[in-house]
Amino acid sequence: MMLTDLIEKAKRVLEGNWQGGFTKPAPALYPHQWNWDSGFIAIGYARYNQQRAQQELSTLFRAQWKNGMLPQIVFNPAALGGYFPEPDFWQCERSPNAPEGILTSGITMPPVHAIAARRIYQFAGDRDQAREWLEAIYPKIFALHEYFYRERDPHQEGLVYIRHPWESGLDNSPTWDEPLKAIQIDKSQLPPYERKDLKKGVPASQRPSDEDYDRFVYLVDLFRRLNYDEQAIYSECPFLVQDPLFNSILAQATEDLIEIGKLLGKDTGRLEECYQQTNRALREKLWDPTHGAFDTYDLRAGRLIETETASGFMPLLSGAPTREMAATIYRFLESNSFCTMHNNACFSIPNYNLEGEYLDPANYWRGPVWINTNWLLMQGLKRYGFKQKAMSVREDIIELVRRWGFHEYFDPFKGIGYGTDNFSWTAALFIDAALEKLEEMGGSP
Ligand code: 2M8
Repeated sequence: MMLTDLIEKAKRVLEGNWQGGFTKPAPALYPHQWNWDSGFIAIGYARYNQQRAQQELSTLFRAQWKNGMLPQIVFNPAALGGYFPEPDFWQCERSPNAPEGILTSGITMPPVHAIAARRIYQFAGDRDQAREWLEAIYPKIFALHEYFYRERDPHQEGLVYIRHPWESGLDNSPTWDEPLKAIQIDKSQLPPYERKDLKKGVPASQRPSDEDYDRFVYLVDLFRRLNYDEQAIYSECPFLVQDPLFNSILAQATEDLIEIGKLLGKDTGRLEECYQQTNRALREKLWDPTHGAFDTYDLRAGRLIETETASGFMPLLSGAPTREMAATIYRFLESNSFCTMHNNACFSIPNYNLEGEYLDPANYWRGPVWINTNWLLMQGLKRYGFKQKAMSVREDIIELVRRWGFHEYFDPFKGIGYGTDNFSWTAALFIDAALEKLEEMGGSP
């Protein structure tokens, strides 16, 4: 199929998931609005439908909590019953910060929104209108970043913590195995629950395990018992980690917010401090020279967690690594661990070391290639001038979709698409990558 036809097909995937105010991540598996999904989806819309892109983010920010937190899920009241956990389980009304009249979860996600907002302006057909929209969204994104630095950075070191694997976006990444194992579950104390994700046609072998879900539920139960009070959660939550993916997305989003702020004539001094401090902390606290990558810091155990996932390279995105660190990362990315040719068929960049102990090429965040992390790493590689590698990542994004469709994730060796089909961010970021390629080729497919 010609690239231009595939782009049209991708637009149809987004159209199919459009709910009249936001785009759900997938037809059945994820029936509500998800936080960072909407950011990636807006990046795709930014290329061809400015209004939609703006609306996607505006709808999301309508659910912002009073303390600035932007929830991981905004529930669609018309679609309740198809997902777990839903509002009856979250019970966010226990928090004085929850928004009124809007149903949400009580955790957050990586803040990609300013990255998307800047691109919406960059590609806008109507710049005046985009600027007006930026004026309205800027204080909301600013409040979200303030929330992170105020509530999630207890040592004021520029690194924010996440308190649930769902906040990372990489739910069952091998990086969470150790801190999750440290949580002892007494099944008799766990609230009863039923997984819905296993009833949507995706094999259990491609999803998180029941042991993971018990811990996910345990943490939600803890948060609701603590009425979502950040201080209380900080004192009691057994899972508190400073993750390089989350923090480098925050730093990059802060850099983009600075540019938006300058465009709007705002004072960006505080944001500039945050950007510098987070990048410095990534370098000073999370860089692991023996590993050749960035690690996650486990605040409860008081040590770095050494696992080899794509998150360890993500600080390329925000410009945190020194040249030397970036060169080390580059060698790692080019090694058998993250991609060389295996029988002439290997796709960059898998979420976990292809030679790692816990590799499971078909299971969710434990091996497969994901389009969003690849898209982010592609930006980071470009930033450091690794043009050829960035272009090969872009080519893989395009080829995976061309050969296997708009799947949620892909086998790193065989390509095969896993998880749900018609996945929105795969379609959206494919559109961005394919159009960028076409532009470079001078418009011919
Ligand atoms: C996955 O996570 C949700 C919980 O947030 C789930 O498994 O039910 C993750 O891949 C996450 O990154 C993504 O935002 C979400 C919706 O696509 O699905």
